[in-house]
Amino acid sequence: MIGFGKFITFEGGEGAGKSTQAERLSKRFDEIGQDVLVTREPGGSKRAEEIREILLKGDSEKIGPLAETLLFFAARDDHLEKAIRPALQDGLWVISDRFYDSTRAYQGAAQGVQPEILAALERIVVADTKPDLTIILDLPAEQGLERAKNRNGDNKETDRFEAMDLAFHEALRKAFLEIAEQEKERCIVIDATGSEDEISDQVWEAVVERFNP
Ligand code: T5A
Repeated sequence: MIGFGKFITFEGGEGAGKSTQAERLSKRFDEIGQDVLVTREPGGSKRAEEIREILLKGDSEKIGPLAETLLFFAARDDHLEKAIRPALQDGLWVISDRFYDSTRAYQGAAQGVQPEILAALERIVVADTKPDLTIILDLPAEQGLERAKNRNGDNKETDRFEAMDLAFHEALRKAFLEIAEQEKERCIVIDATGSEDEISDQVWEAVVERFNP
């Protein structure tokens, strides 16, 4: 961590409600007059959004999990440099919809990229800009995919990770829960089967307990 702002990340499987809760949390900070940057990965800066296009379109599958990991970290490097670190240095709350735990789960646990490789990339790219709090929204994979499908019905195409089979998504869920178990100081797990309001209240309770904003 650098600067004076605090860095909060949302993690979890597809359709768990991360974007919804990131926006809800941002509103809570607005209501108490505190400045926030809501951002996302992959993406969050101009170049990182360009890399997002490559990563989420079907063709990047052909490059394999390691090259894909390097692209996620290339995007993360730009995101950190252009958006996250400047905002933290300005004293903002930074709320990111996904961060490095997604790489650990999707590319590591579910696709076999070695933990040592991920740890090395984290040391180089993330360095001390680690999240102060990570909120893992936990939901059975089937339910999350159903929610994502309904959302896609509105205006968004299914991306290639959403299109993977149920076993892949169950492995992701397990991986996020293991991360929470290994890093209890940083991570909290919230049952995401409840209503948006219930989850939002639990998220805010966790933030108040941790930071007393
Ligand atoms: N990825 C990402 C990697 O493989 N490695 C990495 O390092 C990183 C950073 C990103 C993809 O990239 C992968 C993971 C992803 O596959 P994305 O489009 O950003 O792609 O996908 P997600 O982050 O998965 O976003 P989703 O939109 O699918 O899920 P969210 O944000 O968890 O869910 P949200 O808030 O959009 O809600 C989904 C739907 O459910 C409803 C919402 O209204 C919406 O319709 N909903 C609820 N319904 C009932 N009850 C609730 N409590 C609800 N909360 C939300």
